[in-house]
Amino acid sequence: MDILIGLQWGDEGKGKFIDLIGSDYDIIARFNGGANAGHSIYYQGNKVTLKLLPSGIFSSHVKNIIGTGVVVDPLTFKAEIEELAHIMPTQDLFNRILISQKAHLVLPTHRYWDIYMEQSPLYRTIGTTKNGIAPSYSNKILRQNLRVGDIHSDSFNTDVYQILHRQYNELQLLGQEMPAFEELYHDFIQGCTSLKQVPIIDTEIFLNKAIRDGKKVLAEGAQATLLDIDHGSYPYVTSSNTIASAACVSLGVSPKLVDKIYGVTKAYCTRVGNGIFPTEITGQAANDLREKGAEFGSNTKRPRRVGWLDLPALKYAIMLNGVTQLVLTKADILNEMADIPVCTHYEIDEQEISLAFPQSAEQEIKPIWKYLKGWNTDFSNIKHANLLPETLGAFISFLEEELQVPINYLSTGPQREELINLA
Ligand code: 2SA
Ligand code: MG
Repeated sequence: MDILIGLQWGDEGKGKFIDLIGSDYDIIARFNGGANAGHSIYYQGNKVTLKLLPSGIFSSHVKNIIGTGVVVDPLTFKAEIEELAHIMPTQDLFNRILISQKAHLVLPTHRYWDIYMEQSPLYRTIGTTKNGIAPSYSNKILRQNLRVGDIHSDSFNTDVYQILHRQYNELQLLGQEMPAFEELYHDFIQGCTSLKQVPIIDTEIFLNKAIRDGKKVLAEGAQATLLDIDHGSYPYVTSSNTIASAACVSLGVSPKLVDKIYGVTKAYCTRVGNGIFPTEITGQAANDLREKGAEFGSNTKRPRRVGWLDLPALKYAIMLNGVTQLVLTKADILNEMADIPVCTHYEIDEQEISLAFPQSAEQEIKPIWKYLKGWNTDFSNIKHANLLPETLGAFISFLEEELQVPINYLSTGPQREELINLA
């Protein structure tokens, strides 16, 4: 099993890379998060942003697994199927998806809890995607949640009614605005009928058998390393483990069976939501970078915070994941820059730190910059590594030396075919 991970705060271009390598795999499995992902894939000239479905959905030979560690919102699932039904036969979709019966459900009230907590002065504001991710995972840990497999149980409608009703009443007491209860309940039950169209199985048994039979599996990470619930910049993180080892836990595949670990990073940094961002820039430089890089959330459309490449954080992410090959994206956004700033160290309390991600917002983190020579050319038409501008080659070599991992792929522009193999 190979694993693909974002090394920053998401939006590194994982979808584009999967679009390229996905057809080499027999199975693509999502292992974390839920509808808070947003992987952009091109299909027959259409750009499609997948929130919940794995990125292999457009390949007829690929089975797409929604693993146990994912939280599944039946309403998003239904909406995504309906949207894709415009461009491909629904039955093809259903034939390509398998869902873990042990994956947890996101209830409509989870979304309203998310909205409530984001807005109430009594709670921390995280800047979530408001997809109900944290409330669903919390209910899982509290052992009060419903799982995908429950939808086949005779008591499912009654169970939903009870849990939903209780949460609805609690939210109402807190003054949260919501549609009428019956509407919420019926829409949800309706969404669940869409889930019933796909096999709900023991995905870990399916996956382990497939690996034994020589099938190629890609575990597709959502969100990214620095948003990991344990290792990210808590509390400004998502509510699942996003790092490579989480693929094993969620999918029920032994770490012994992991082969390549792809890590995707941009040539600069972006972040949506609150939290520490040591290399963040503001003002005109930030606006220019944001516009040039089209740094607006593919899921929530929020303007992303932007900053320069942060090597201490990147080294930390590479370490946590055990990355074996890097994918560098969006270097083309820096095409017109004479010098490219890269943070090589942090200075914290008069100490130089070269590998870490700072946890305390109270520490003063001073990035130490190195300015690398820009390449000042549009390289989007270049298809071979040896034709790249020398200065870009030097930039890549510098990163490889610092990170001690080869950069095997370079994205040369936004289009799907604009990606070259450097290996
Ligand atoms: P939540 O909704 O509870 O997970 O939000 C908690 C924090 O996590 C951030 N967050 C994200 N940041 C960037 N990309 C995300 N998802 C997509 C992905 C991105 C995309 O997986 O690729 O391509 O659109 C994502 N999901 C959650 C969020 O901003 C909060 O800071
Ligand atoms: Mg993304």
